[in-house]
Amino acid sequence: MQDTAIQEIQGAETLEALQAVKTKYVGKSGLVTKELGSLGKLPPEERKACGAEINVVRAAIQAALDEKESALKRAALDAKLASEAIDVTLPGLPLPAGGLHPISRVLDDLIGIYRQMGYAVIEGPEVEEEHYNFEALNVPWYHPARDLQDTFWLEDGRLLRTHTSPMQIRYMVDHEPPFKIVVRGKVYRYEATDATHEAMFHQLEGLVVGDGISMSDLKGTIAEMARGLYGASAKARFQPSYYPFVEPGADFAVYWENPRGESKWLELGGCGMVHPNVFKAVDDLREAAGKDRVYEGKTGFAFGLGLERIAMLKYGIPDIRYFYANDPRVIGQFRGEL
Ligand code: FA5
Repeated sequence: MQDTAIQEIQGAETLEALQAVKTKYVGKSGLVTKELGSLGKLPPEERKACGAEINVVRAAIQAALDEKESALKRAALDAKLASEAIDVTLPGLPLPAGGLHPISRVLDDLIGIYRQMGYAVIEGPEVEEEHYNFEALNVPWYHPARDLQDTFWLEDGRLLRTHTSPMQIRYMVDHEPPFKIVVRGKVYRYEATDATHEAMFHQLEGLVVGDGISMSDLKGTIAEMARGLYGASAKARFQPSYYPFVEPGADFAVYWENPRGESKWLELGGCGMVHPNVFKAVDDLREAAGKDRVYEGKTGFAFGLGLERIAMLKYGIPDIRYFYANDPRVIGQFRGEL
């Protein structure tokens, strides 16, 4: 019996199988236990020798059981350790690095500059009502300025906004002065593209309204932006220009210098003092919506600039169409730069 038991013990491949063998031989009603129990039926002179013999067998079986049990436990632990092993000396897998688009980076810079000056940053719809994009901005349908911004029209009579200026109207209808906001976003124009013109580009619009806001506030703000973008020695320049929603109106340029000693005037956008007709159009819309007319007698300035120009110069990108062609040779140069 001892030999068969030991064979079965050694053949057990799992702890459960081993437990079954243990029960079979040395359990409460196991074979060895039963043998011991039947000693009483033997004649007294045989009992002692027979008992000693069974005890030897039981001890041998028990020893084999113990040994097998620890061997199985060790094997289980080894397998677990092997399956969970991490080789910390292996080189890591490279993570594909992304990067911010140059336009996002220029936008972040500008937003930072305006936040520091206390401006709120807002966005607005790219699909816009004709009234907000043109009429309320003092551009009636017959006005020649409409030709300056050729428009993508939607079948329902709405349009893709040609500039961020309609958000001036939307914001003023919903808010009372004083306030300082910048509007960020995409605008669309139905025009032939070339190295400096795209059909979709980005604008940043500023609007400040309150009591006694003047043209010198506007000039100081643009000069502050120039310094924020290009350092303490940067300058801003204003030249009279025409936009129907401002009076007087101007184009502004920033004098730009880089560490390589290159410098030039960069035409950035348009600006001016909010036209009284714009305030009137806003008050009309407010009145129609059951709100107070609060813009009469207020003054304010507005400006709007294109972001692509700044980015082209900053990163030496010669053609605006590179920004949105998704050519990895262009975009890849900004990988890892945040
Ligand atoms: C406007 O869009 C006015 N809304 C700006 C403004 C706001 C004036 C508030 C006064 C008060 P303009 O059409 O000039 O103006 O466009 C402004 C800037 O957008 C331009 O200076 C230029 O930098 C950029 N821009 C215009 N058209 C394109 C285009 N097709 N591709 C890329 N950038 C453009």
